[in-house]
Amino acid sequence: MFLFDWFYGILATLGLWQKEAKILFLGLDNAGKTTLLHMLKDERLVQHQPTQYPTSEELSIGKIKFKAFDLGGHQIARRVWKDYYAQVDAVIYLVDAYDKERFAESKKELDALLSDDSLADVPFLILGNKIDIPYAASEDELRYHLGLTGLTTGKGKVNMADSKVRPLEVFMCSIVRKMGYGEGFQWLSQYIK
Ligand code: G3D
Repeated sequence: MFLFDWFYGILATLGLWQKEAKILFLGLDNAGKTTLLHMLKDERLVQHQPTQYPTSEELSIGKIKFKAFDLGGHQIARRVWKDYYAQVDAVIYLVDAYDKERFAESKKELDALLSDDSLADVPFLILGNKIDIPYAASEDELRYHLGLTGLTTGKGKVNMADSKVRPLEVFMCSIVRKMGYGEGFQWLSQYIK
């Protein structure tokens, strides 16, 4: 299982690698954004750019630029990523699935993003991270607490011509175990033109 996921993650990353895109990693501090950036860097790589802001990190893989920002209480970071996401191709929103006390805070930030006009057409991959920790929230629980029940668009392949709604889906993962996010990336890659 572990090896399969690891390999799958690489393939998915390679699939994305051919495309030119800007992808934002967003979420509360401690959700796992930096860990994911470093994992991508180690799996497939590349050039690491120095951190430009205290609450953000950037990484380039081929033609893809990944940039991570902490949300929640970081007004300066918010201003910076708002400037940046004018041309963003996808948002990967990370949530610590174990930290149930912060689900409400995470939902608040996610709601703000989902209702932002400038992100209206941007696909959102929600990653529920840290499922390696016992008693981390299940996918259904996370969907419920983030207010996403019934709003996600499905995990399969989608005919882009038919879809008028913004792609939005939840995948559970453990970044440290290299599990789950590969499937999420593969799902997302369908929507990056
Ligand atoms: P951030 O960049 O979103 O702020 P980080 O988050 O990537 O710095 O991760 C915050 C903490 O969560 C780190 O622990 C990191 O190792 C841990 N973490 C990230 N992903 C996982 C995961 O899949 N499972 C578990 N159990 N922990 C994870 P430290 O102790 O370094 O603060």
